[in-house]
Amino acid sequence: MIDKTIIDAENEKRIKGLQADFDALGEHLDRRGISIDSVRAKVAAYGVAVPSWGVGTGGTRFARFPGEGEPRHIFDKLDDCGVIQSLTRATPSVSLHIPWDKAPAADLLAKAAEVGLGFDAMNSNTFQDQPGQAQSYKFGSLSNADAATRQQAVDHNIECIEIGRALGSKALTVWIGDGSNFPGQTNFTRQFERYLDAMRAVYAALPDDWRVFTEHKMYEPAFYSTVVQDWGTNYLIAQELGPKAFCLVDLGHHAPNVNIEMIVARLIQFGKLGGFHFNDSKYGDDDLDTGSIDPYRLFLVFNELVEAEGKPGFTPAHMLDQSHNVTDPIESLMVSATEVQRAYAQALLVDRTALYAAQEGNDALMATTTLKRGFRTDVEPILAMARYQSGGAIDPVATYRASGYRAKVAAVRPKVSGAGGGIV
Ligand SMILES: [Mn+2]
Repeated sequence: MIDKTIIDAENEKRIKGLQADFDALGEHLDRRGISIDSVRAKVAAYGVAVPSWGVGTGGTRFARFPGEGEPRHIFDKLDDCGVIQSLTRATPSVSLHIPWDKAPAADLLAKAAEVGLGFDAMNSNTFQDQPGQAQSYKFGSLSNADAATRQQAVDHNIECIEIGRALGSKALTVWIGDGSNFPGQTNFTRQFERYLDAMRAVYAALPDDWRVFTEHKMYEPAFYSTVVQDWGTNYLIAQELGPKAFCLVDLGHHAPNVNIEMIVARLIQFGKLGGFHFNDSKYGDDDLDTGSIDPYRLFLVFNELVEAEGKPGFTPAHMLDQSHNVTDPIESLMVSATEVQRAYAQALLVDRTALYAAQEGNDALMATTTLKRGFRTDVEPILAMARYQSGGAIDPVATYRASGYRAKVAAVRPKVSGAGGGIV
């Protein structure tokens, strides 16, 4: 872990400058009728979950180039996630993936307590076969034509709920790779009926205080059709299953140029937005770092979330879902968590009274400039001060590099060869 004296020493170098920037921004926001302390308090209370698989180096369909000191198992992953939280104070929980992260609950709870983390939504995996598995998912899982294969997928999801219960998780996220590669290969309607039947069995196993999130994705690994391909189908699923079922929006799972913030608004309006997988994309499900390509879109999504704040029962889950191929995953996840907080802070600065007035008065130019004013404001001093006051680092990446953490873990974690290509 990161020694507190290193965080303190690094902060000491930066606190004077930060205080000056924070005071200047506070004065500026004051003139706009905004209290910087109320924004800082909201940012400090905001958390985004880290995916356990995000701390390992990812790959593409062609190859994987392992990084130094990659985590060997879930306990190493929890150490890395603990580092991210200790420096950013923005990632208080981890989302586990079963069976990749399977371990005795008592050991997981002890490790999580040691590194100061909780457990977010559980993720099931029926998109690949595990060693010794009776049925194959080659032709689908929850929607497979074969009843025994569907049952195996249902049983796995129920097992994920049981594991999560022991860890204090309150949600299950289900993403399936089911679909088809050729026209005529499957019957769309029968395949979706089978999926819904299987999901009803999973839903029936949910504890009263749990939610299930279904995640849509337009294509891949199936390239002609996908069973849960878009937010419309996802909404139908949530409606069919019942009040504990919600839609999960992964920012990379839409066609290019789709208006994602509008999808978010629709799901909020009808009470079915479950949460997010944050990442960024240029072409498809690129799983690039959040805010690295289109930070304005991220801001527009948060504009909808801030708009809905305080709505009864509105508690969306926030999680990063990225693949890091050319960066240190810890650094990418720290920067990404900060980008999510940045978009939130910028959205909090939007003058909603002025925005509504412009909208009602059909003043398109004033409406869009009012909105953009939030995005244009440099909120970095707010984010840095929130981190500093919570015991984190004013500059997480610089502090992480100064700590030498990666070199230290590389000495005890052997480099894993990239024998198997493909996304992990
Ligand atoms: Mn995702």
